[in-house]
Amino acid sequence: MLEQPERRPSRRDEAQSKDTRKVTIAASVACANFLRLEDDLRALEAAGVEYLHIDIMDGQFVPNFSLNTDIMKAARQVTALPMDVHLMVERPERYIEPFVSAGGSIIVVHQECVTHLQRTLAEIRRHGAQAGVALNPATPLQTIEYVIEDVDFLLLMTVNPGFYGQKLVPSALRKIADARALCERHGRDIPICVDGNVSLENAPKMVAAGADFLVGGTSSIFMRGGTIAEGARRLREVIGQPAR
Ligand code: S6P
Ligand code: MG
Repeated sequence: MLEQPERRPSRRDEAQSKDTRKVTIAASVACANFLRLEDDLRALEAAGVEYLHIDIMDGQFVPNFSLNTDIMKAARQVTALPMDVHLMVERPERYIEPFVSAGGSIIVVHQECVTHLQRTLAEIRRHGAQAGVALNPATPLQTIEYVIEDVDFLLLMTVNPGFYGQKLVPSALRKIADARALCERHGRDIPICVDGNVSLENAPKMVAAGADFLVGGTSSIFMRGGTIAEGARRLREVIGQPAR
């Protein structure tokens, strides 16, 4: 009988156990109050949020529109927080340069929108940014298996993209664990970002499954009736990483 091959510990295993993994918190800027955007951006920074998540929608891939490079440049005038740019856009390879120039340090393209994914990821790196791939809830993880060496950041949609305030697609939790296993199998230490309904209830389950980059929106950081400071603090608390 064939013996089960011994699993090779990944760099991640050696450096950090699942329970001690540092989780990065990003805020979905599309959920901010645009009438007082400067105040909200300052509040996010003061609350210890580590990334600004910038949703870009083209009205084609998703039935909605959202932020743009002007908002990014305006934000850059009041905060130095790094930005991850989530391009929910058909043929995003056309827009890498403008979003890097506007301040994006991670550029994320949807696998479903790109024909030549490896080339696009290489192009993002060539522009000096980290290359991210996003997958819709229904898109198999296997679609990135042969480009995994070119991926710096994996964004798993935990709702169908296009709107904030939606409910978690239940299979997303299983997919996070499968994504972590895929990365480990390939010896790749890639942040696994979850985007959509990262609520106080869902966040601990997502982290337990292997997510280490959370996008907080209306279900946590921008919770209706609460403050940004309180939302960010509670999000950190439920995942067992209170701010220092
Ligand atoms: C969805 C978008 C997301 C949302 C975010 C909202 O198309 O990519 O980034 O803005 O998920 O958060 P919440 O807590 O309202 O689901
Ligand atoms: Mg997003």
